[in-house]
Amino acid sequence: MSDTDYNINWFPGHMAKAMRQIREKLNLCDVVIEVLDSRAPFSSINKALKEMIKDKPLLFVMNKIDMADERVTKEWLAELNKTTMTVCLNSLDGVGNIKIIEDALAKLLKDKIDKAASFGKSIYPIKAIVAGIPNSGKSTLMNNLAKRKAMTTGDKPGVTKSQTYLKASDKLILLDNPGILWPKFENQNQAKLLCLIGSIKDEIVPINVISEFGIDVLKRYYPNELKARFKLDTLDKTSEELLYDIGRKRGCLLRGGEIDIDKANEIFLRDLRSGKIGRMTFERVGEPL
Ligand SMILES: Nc1nc2c(ncn2[C@@H]2O[C@H](COP(=O)(O)OP(=O)(O)OP(=O)(O)O)[C@@H](O)[C@H]2O)c(=O)[nH]1
Ligand SMILES: [Mg+2]
Repeated sequence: MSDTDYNINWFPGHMAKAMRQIREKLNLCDVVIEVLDSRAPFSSINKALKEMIKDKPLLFVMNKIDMADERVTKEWLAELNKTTMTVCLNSLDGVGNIKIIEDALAKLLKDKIDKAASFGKSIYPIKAIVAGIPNSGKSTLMNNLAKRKAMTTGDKPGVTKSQTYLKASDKLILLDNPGILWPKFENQNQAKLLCLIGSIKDEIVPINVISEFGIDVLKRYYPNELKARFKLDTLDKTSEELLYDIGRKRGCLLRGGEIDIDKANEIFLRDLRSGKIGRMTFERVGEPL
């Protein structure tokens, strides 16, 4: 199979199960918090989740803003807020995150809170389902809000295996969930973007498919950063040729002097994912992938 007709899908049984478990908890919870990756705010929205939760109140959290392009984050924040209440934050930092979330939930659930109050009752503590694509930072956000490391986290998709409750404050109880995708990607570029940000397992897709896609995106949105990081003279080449150039610049050589292209792919992806090339957002409002 050639790379161009390579079809990415990743919806193993455990994700179908995780979807079912979320559905089972909907009636017990007040709201769903969907954690998005700010580097891909649109592609990280799980439409199957929205279909399942129907009219349940939904809050988007654009996470990892420290890795994303500040200007583009503002644009996405305004765009997403048109249809769904959205906040943005960095889950590795910020004692103020709990206030951001509690304030947003108070706004989102205002009618329910006011109605309960009129009967002398309270809906607090609010119970929130925390869901989203793998590796978006759900468990990290929960630990940050609760101010203790209760959930296991890790820099790869599929770390959380089961549902777990965590009390974040007197006003908020969270339910962590395994990351979920959906059965079929209509747009394969979206799937590649999810690989690029580490939300689809690397083992699913040949590494060059992802790194070549990454080069294409950077050529489009961050050409200067790409050139500077790898000391490239020109970007006027195919993505594959540029990865060979990167290999040459970084001394990725096989015995006999040939370029070790696998190594070059790895270095490029590692630099990109760790933010070494710069803070980046890989998709723009109104510009299809
Ligand atoms: N830079 C940065 N890294 C973050 C942020 N939030 C989470 N991470 C990192 O992202 C990786 C994934 O975090 P997790 O909390 O395990 O993600 P998850 O959504 O629970 O992942 P699964 O359980 O696999 O679905 C970890 O390496 C975290 O340290 C953030 O706001 N900024
Ligand atoms: Mg997790």
